[in-house]
Amino acid sequence: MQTFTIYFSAGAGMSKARLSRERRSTQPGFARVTRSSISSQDSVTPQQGRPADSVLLSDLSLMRVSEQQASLARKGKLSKVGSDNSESSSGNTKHGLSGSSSSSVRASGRSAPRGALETVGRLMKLGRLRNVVVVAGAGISTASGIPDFRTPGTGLYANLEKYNVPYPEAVFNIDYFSDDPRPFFSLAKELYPGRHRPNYIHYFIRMLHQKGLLLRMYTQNIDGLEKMCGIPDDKLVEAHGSFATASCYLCYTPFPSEEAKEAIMSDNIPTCSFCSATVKPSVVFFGEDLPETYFQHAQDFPKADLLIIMGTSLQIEPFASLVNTVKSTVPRLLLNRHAVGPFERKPLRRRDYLELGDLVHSVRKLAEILGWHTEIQDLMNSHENRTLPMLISSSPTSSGAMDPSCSSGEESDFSEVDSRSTES
Ligand code: CNA
Repeated sequence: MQTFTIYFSAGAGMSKARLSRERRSTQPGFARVTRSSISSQDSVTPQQGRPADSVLLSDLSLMRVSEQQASLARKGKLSKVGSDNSESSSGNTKHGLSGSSSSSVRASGRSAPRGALETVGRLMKLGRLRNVVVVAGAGISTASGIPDFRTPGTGLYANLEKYNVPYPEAVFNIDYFSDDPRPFFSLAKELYPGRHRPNYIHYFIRMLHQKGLLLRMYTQNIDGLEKMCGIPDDKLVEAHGSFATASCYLCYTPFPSEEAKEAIMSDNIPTCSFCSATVKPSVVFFGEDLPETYFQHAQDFPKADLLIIMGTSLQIEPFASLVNTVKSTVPRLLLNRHAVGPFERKPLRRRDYLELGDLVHSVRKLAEILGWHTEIQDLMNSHENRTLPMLISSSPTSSGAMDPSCSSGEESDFSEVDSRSTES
């Protein structure tokens, strides 16, 4: 059966609602804004392949750093900055966190030896950052036992042999799905809500909400852990869809999501009662429209006064480019294992902050700076104790389905559990 693909029909003048999750590599030079597996900022270096405006921005930022250094030199302070800069050829200040494998980079060459988390935490405590937008990806769920896509050896892409797909992204390719939905269903079995539990990072974001600071969370994840930890629907944009609903991939006739889940969990293929094509959970595939809620970004990002980016490789468009839509004066904090997207640029944009290392560790450290750590632990304990029995009874394969390192409801310090499961 021939599949219906969207991206070839849309042009530059498409409506917002036609933005779709799409692989840019299939359409070189296409004028519309698309969802792509390769972000426009991928592998961008200051010297090559960058649009003129970002070259200019980078040059201006270089100028700002040099001005600061010149001014510090005039005040006799350059040697301190210079020694801080010894780890970075870009003029950034780099500080190891004591007792951790994290490293922290500030965007400017100012003299105060404060790390990224300390700086952002201080601004939050001063009440200067009240509208926080969080942008997240698979890295926030690895501590819950769900592999991400790209971490070598552990990522889902690295373990795709068992899915028997010709290339990794084919799992989310609608054409491939129409030929053989089993690889996606096999992945879906891993990711269906009910098999895993939210971790410390999810609860940190919920705490941002409870403190009245969360403007919105934009997640690429489809594991449902944000909802499960209690982040309310109106604060959450599941940009790549979810398993909450299902419909025929061909004629879009809705299908009961529980029935779809039951079929997929029992290795059966749910089929449409109207046209007999395969039923698909409403996870957004390449070439499919993003949910309407995604377009709230047009209002949210200009209002943000802090952007926290966590656990994403920023490889998928149009999601990846969202991080470039906050005002240039707005601090952006990246928490990840390595620099990605605009944070690969050297020097960093002024007010870009980078904390490299394990996410649970970094988030916990930020929570401690904010004085929230105990509150988050209490929240986790009470919420997990309330929801765990429900999770077990709702999990179709409850025996051994949940990650063993995260399955103990009696654990009093979930962050320790999560750290162990990430590091092992
Ligand atoms: P990705 O491309 O796999 O990138 C994940 C990023 O997180 C990488 O840069 C990792 O280095 C980083 N990371 C992973 N674990 C940690 C950790 N413990 N501490 C610090 N950094 C860490 O994933 P993206 O989300 O960027 O890609 C988007 C895809 C992945 C979306 O379409 C998702 O649907 C899809 N996906 C979702 C899930 C999920 O729902 N949990 C899992 C796997 C893939």
